[in-house]
Order: sequence, then C-alpha cells, then structure tokens
Amino acid sequence: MTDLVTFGETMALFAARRTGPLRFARDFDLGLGGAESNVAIGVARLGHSVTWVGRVGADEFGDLIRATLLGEGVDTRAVADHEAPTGLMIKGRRTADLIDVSYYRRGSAGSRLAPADLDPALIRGARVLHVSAITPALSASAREATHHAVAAARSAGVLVSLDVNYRRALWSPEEAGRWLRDVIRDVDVLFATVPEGRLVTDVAEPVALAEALASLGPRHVLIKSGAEGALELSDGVVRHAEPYEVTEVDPVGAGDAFAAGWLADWLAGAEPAERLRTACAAGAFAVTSQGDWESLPRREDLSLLRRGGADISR
Ligand code: KDG
Repeated sequence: MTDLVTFGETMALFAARRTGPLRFARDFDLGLGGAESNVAIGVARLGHSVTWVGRVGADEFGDLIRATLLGEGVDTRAVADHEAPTGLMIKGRRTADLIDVSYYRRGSAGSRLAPADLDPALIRGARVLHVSAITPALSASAREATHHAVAAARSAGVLVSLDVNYRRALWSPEEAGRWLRDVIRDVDVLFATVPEGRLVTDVAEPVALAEALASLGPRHVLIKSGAEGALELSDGVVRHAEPYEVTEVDPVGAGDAFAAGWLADWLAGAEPAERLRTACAAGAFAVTSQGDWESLPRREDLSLLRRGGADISR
C-alpha cells in the first residue's frame, strides 16, 4: 500500500546553460521533468510513500528517469515502451528572466500511456490519487487512462487531486475547459492559477473564482498566485497565504511543489493553516535553483524559509 499514486509523462530535460537564443546555447544540463513525477518526488521528500506510473522509451533517457525516481525513493513503475522514445523537453533562457520551454513529445512513449498500464488495485489501495490535466491532453489512450484512474479512486473513496497545469502546446483552452468541466465533479482537491480556473468559469476575482470552482464539486480549491501567495477554500473557509520571499532562479515546477507540499501535509493530518504554509514553502523552494524539482524541500528544510527577507542559517 502506498500513500499517493500518480502517473503521467516524464521527459528528459535539456536546460541551456547560457542566456540567449537557443541556437547559441552550445551546452546543456541533462535532467528530467514531468509535472506528476515532480509531485511524486516532493511528497516522497516530505516523508510519504509514493508510486509513480508512466511509460518511458527503452533508451538512455528512460533509464535516467527510472534511476532518478528510484533514487528519490519513489516506487517507480516505468513501463518500457520499445516502439517509441522518451519525450524531450528543452528549456532555453531567452533572457535572464525569460525561460522558454519547448517539447518534443508527440508520439513519445509517455504519451502512449494506456488504461492497462494502471493497476486499479494500486489506486484503490492508496490514500490519494494525484493527476494533472497534462495527461488527458497527450493522447486518447492517456485520456482514457486518466478517466479509469479517477473512476477507480472515486469508487474506493480515495482522495482525487487534480492540478490543471494547462499546456497550450497540447490543447486549446476550449478543449481543456470542456474536459475540466466534465471531470471536476469527481475531484476532491483542485489546484489552479487564476487563468487556469478561468478555463472552467469566467469569474476572475480569486475568492469568487475559488467559490465558483468549489460549487462544481471539489471540497478543497487552491488558487496559486505565484509570488503573490495563494488562497485555499476548504469546507467554506477561505485562507490566504503570504508568499515566502526568495530569489527566483527558475520558476518551472513551483506549482508541482505547491501541490506536493499541500498533499504531503494532508497525508500527515496537518491543520489547514499549516498545510497551506507548507505548500507555499515548497513552492518557494522550487524556484530557488535550476531544475524542475531538484530544490524541493525535506521536512527539516521547511523551517529554513522565513517570510520577508534573507536569512543566514548557521
Ligand atoms: O510543472 C513543471 C512541468 O511542467 C515540467 O516538469 C514538465 O510535465 C511537464 C510539462 O508538461 O510541462
């Protein structure tokens, strides 16, 4: 039995080392990125058992993904697909403050995820199923797998968590909105930014948006506003969280870190206010270094960050 099950596409990630147009990058750091595996690592670092399921190519990048997730203590069910390669994600730095991400993932192993890859017993035995709306945008079979997983979790009373994670490279706002409106009634915890929430409803003010989303099903709605903090609407109570002030190096992965912090504290039975603080702290840690997940915190790191200003830890 595992605390949290998640699944999705994890890609090899090439991050340009120098700033400027990608064609002049010359050298890259090789790593990996995937919204759900980022959450898996985050929840595992915060002390819970996690299983990640996905397809990878029968190639070096697939081996890298498997080895890295295993090394992070994630129970890794990486199905090797001999007919498709591991997808790629390229991160350029057009300017010091502007990251541009491109994907080479059409027809990739990860996008070929299918219902048979997900063991319903594994999902039914977990406490949380975490999915992102990236997976249903990858292919028809990945969308079907998502529906099967949510249905299995629902029928067993497993908490269903959904992070919208809208990717415009994968589908249109209309298509994403239709899918989200359909699935939201089966979701217990919804993570979204304001623009993502507006894929479902045209409300723009964050509290009213959270209320509008909660009225469609989720018991917990988290609205993330990046460096401006976050708000949570749970059981009719609205809580605001101030951001932690950190120096941002790479913002990619902050939302996954936030979800990981929130879910880890839900699993730990933390009070709602503490749970939201942990989510914000994890999100803040995520932006402090290069990479989508490398700087995710362990429990003992959480107290290192203070709201408002730099600190020295001796
Ligand atoms: O949230 C970070 C993820 O976006 C990244 O790690 C890769 O899954 C990914 C995607 O589709 O962008």
